[in-house]
Amino acid sequence: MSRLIVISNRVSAGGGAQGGLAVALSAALREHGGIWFGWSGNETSEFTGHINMERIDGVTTATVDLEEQDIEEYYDGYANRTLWPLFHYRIDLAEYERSFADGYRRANERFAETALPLIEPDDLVWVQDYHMFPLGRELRARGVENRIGFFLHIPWPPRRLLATLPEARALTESLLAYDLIGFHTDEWLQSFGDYVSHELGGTIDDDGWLTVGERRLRLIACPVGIDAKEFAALAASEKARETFERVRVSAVGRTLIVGVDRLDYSKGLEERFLGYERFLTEHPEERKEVTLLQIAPPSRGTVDSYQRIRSNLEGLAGRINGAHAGLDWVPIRYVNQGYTRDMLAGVYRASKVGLVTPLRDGMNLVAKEYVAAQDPEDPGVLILSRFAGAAEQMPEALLVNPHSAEEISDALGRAIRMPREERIRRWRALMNGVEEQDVMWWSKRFTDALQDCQQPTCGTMERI
Ligand code: GDG
Repeated sequence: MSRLIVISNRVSAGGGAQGGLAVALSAALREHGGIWFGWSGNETSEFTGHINMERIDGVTTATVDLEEQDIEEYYDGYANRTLWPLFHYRIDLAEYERSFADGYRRANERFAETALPLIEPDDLVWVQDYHMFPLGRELRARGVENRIGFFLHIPWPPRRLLATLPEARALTESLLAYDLIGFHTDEWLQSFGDYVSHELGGTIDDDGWLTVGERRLRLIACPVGIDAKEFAALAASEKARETFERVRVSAVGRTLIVGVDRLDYSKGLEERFLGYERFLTEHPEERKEVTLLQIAPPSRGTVDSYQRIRSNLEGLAGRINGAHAGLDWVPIRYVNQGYTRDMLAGVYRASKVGLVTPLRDGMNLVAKEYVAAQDPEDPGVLILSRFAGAAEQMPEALLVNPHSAEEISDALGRAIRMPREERIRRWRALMNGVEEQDVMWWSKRFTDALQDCQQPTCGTMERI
């Protein structure tokens, strides 16, 4: 088996790591051996390219510090203020600044230069996500002939939206340096194919081989999963049981509805609160019988749009609680704090409804974790946005349009009244999928496909 070099913006091997991506990649690296390379998260006054090697929980990591200007322009700027909103269909929030694009190019050149000595001839190189679109091309420019794959963890936006980005064409062309590009769903793959065929004259055959001029590379839909076994074990752990009891007792017999999301405008939290409020208004008999527990650890707090969503949500939760609460009941418990994964598993298991309603999401791992944590004899009901990538694999959830307060309200009513047999039937089908297409399935499918790609021939491409 070839060694694997994983390259991603952040490297977070080791226990307690937040984020589905971290868990997924550590598992793949433990299986293959190799190195996980990326930014340390630290700032340095001047970029030196010094690599810090560590061994954490069976994974070798290599990290590099970035200087302040790179962090501002590449990470806070192009990644978080330009690409993230645009790729989640929010051109109203996307900021287009040449300095961001320059910083993004510079940081990617620096990553390529620094990672170069770590790559040995037979290694598979696997680049992750939108922070690193041009990295493959930068490695090729430095003579790397290895198989290089790229996986996009977020949606690929429709062609007409992407066209608003000044660097859209050059950025897409830079992706042609890879041998394999993976997306979570067919929808994101087709959206990429649509751009490439209309703007770059590419053609795609039935097996996903894309040809643009001299370049030939493969596109696959390869949905990421969770470590289902690990998560089910977490749900049975002492800490999870303790948390389960704490949460159940605090609900005093009420039905608990849970949401767990990074505090991000793509996750549809305002729309979720409004849908829940609608439910309270339309079903007065259910009032005081339900509580929504929303866990939302803050993220990207230096970006204005994240500060705004935080303050909007605080206002909204306060207004809904003010309007509906009684002496002994508040409708929404809104918690701006993160918990350990075993505690989260306990919270999921204590909740009769998992409310996962992003407006747009590459995949969404919370939906899968919620399913994996349930009691097989008495499982809860998953309500899932049609616009999460996970909806393609999870049709047995109650699928909703997250923009419609009425659909969220109807689904809540249905979930709360759902008979046990139907809950078990739906959960079994969902759990089979979560177990079969788990994170090891995902990484094996991607790395096998990468191994099968022919050695690349590198064309010349315009630089962004
Ligand atoms: C990106 C894509 C895609 C949340 N709160 C806590 C906590 N979390 C963990 C969850 C879950 C992860 O964060 C969130 O994963 P998602 O998949 O829901 O979303 P993103 O962070 O936006 O991830 C997404 C993913 O990449 C993988 O490809 O699915 O579409 O946007 O694992 O459990 N973890 C802990 N405490 C918390 O309070 N420990």
